[in-house]
Amino acid sequence: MKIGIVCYPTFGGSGVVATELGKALAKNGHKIHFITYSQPTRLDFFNENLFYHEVDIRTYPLFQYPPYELALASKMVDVVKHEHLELLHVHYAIPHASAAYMAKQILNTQNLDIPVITTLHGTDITLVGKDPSYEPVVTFSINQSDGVTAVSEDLKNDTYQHFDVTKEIAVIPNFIDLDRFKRQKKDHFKKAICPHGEKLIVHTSNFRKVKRVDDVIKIFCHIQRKMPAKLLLVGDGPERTNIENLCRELDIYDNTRFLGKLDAVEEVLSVADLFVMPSEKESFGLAALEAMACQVPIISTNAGGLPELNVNGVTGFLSTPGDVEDMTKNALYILDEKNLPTFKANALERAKDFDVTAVLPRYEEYYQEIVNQN
Ligand code: GMT
Repeated sequence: MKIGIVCYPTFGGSGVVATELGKALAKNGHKIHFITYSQPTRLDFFNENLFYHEVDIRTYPLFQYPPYELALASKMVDVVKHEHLELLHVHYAIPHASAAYMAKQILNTQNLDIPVITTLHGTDITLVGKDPSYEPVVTFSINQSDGVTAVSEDLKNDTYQHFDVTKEIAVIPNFIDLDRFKRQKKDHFKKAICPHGEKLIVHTSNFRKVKRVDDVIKIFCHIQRKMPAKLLLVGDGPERTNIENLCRELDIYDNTRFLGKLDAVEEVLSVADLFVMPSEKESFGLAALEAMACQVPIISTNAGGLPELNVNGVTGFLSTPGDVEDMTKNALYILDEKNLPTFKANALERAKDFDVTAVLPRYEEYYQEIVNQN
């Protein structure tokens, strides 16, 4: 199939999922055309089935805000027409679903019909999308999509609860490439960070408020009082300075390292003992899945789709958002050498349920269904 994939090209989960999906589809023989404003971060190789089309955003002194959505819709029209695409798959509703709707209408006037699938990822629904400044357009463009998928049952339910969506939503969970995300031997790295055999805690996020990174710091601070430990923080974002200050205030800065945005996060996860995801809301928790694939147990909240991934008492534990005390207690339980090996093995077993080889056929079947009904 010739498929156009529209996504955010950044480190964020939706962009990562879209890019990994495109790469896996290309390996399966589909022709994949990425349409984004810059080269997707995870688009780290090319083969004969992968194509990249950059959206041209022309600015003009009159524009306080360059109209990205119009440039994107125009690029979609151009690529669908000239590359003879059979399907557009847009990731993250805002503004991709409405831009795709506009492209579809334009193409209709030229007697071309292009089915559009919108995949909802999380904050496009739970945080940004339901804000009155976007809600009518988000509702309309979801309903106008030919197919809609969500990355968890919880996100599907949230969508029906907060929007007047009548379209059927298929749940296709996020996935992981277990050939890339696996525990690698990185003893030298572990020794450099934890020279005295300290336990290593890892957190990865975009440091936005919804991630509650301050809870990571508080949990780590409590853990440290009970056992020697180090904390690695991967990623960057608006809360980073506040978090650095909190580490200094709590006098734990010397035992924490801020690594910034990393490409090879699997190398860090390979030496980790525990992953902490205390998010207020999380539609799926791709970063936790990446950790599990590297045999790292998870301390997370029970928010959103996290219980669909992290099995309480098996691959880690679930707590109410903000319950630092409970998360600390659970973390100490997992880090106990009597329990750690079992949790590590369970984490990997669970991650196997989300292997790309299991999830990719679900997308392929869904594509076929949508194309056939058009
Ligand atoms: O987590 C973020 O803030 C980034 C966001 C995104 O769209 O890139 O992530 C969302 O999509 C990911 C991929 O489907 C999910 O794994 C994340 O759970 C989801 N984030 C939230 O729901 C907060």
